[in-house]
Amino acid sequence: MREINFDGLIGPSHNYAGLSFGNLASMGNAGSIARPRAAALQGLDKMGRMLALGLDQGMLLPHPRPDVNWLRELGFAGDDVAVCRAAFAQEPAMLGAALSASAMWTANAATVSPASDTADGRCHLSVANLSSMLHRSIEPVQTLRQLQLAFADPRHFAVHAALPAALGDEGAANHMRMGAGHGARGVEIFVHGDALGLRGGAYPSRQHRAASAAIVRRHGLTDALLVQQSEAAIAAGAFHNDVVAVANEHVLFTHQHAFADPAQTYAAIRAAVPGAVIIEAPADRISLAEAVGSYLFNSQLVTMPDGHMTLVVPGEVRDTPTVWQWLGEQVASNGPIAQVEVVDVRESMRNGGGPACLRLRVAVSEAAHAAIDPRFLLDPAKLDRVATVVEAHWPEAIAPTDLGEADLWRQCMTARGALLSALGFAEGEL
Ligand code: SUG
Repeated sequence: MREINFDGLIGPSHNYAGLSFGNLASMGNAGSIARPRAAALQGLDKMGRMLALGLDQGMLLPHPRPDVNWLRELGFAGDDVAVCRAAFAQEPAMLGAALSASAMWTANAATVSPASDTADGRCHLSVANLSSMLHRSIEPVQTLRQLQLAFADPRHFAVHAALPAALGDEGAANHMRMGAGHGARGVEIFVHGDALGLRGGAYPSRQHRAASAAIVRRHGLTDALLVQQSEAAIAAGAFHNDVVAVANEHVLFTHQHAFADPAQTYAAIRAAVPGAVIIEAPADRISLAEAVGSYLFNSQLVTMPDGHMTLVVPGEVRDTPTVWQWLGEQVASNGPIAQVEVVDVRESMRNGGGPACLRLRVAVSEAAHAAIDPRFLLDPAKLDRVATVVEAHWPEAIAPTDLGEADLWRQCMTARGALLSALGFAEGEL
């Protein structure tokens, strides 16, 4: 078994409209000028770094933006530009939602259970409904299309459509998997905010317990833990659990205040995963605010080809002295984290997601790997091709006033078309 990380390519419409309520970075940068081209190139650099580490890398594509099909469902009519113009004039918030590039956050695309954990021995993927945020609730239709194409072989994969919208489901961002290795049967850990989206604190909890329980049933998981996220974490802006914890194989790397009941959570993990190692950052060394601000836990904990683990962190971790100092101590302690890699994803992070938000993990056997549509898999040459398209077509800057401009809408559509054709997708295939 090997793990492939599918990163979301940051789309040409990437902008700071400040859309996610409760996501402090996105709210705080509302109204700034975004740099989609630079953001996408940073994302591609990260993918290249993973390839250079000897890891498998895939890519999911930006969704059509502005999403004129969705705007038409809302009653705006005419050709594409007329639809956008009417939306901008009558309901600018709807046009803003239809323009968001938030599909880049592929940790929210789906929940993935590898074949080793499921009753039927196939890898199951459930598209997330993202129903808590209007702009994100648009994504499941296109996500389903991409996953059905990428993972089309029913001998290896089962792709499920999103759950009913009343059950908030945010995908892999609230899901971890632990076990002896990527091939061994593991325990899947689902972290929910509350039972049915009843608001506890100032910000919405986006993952509902009932949604997690439904995924456990659908995927045929026998070893699953349902764990509650701490309210303090949500209040601090950790709207997804992957902002305060990350797991890989037998290792859990977590903030002290990630879970509502840490002692019980750790005990359940230790009972389920023999030899589990839990690395907990104490709040008196790293506050929740520093954890959320630096995105320390939104790093990728990956197993290298030689078996040791590397933590791929954003530059903000190095720029936060308390966090960098504590992390250095972990590496020096001869614990499971042998190495730290720093990546620069600042342009996208300003919309409230770090390295781990940009990727969806899919662990597969050799045979299942061979069954994946290769157009979604990357090598260095293809990365270069994509970078050339980005350099030629992605807008250099988007200011808030540009969102109402037909030129921007056209440029975003043309850019996506150029990408699809460079990757070998036929028109209308996605
Ligand atoms: O849903 N930001 C995303 C960030 C998601 C981060 N994902 C994980 N933690 N896994 C969100 O709040 C901002 C608006 C935009 O991107 O256009 C936004 O949607």
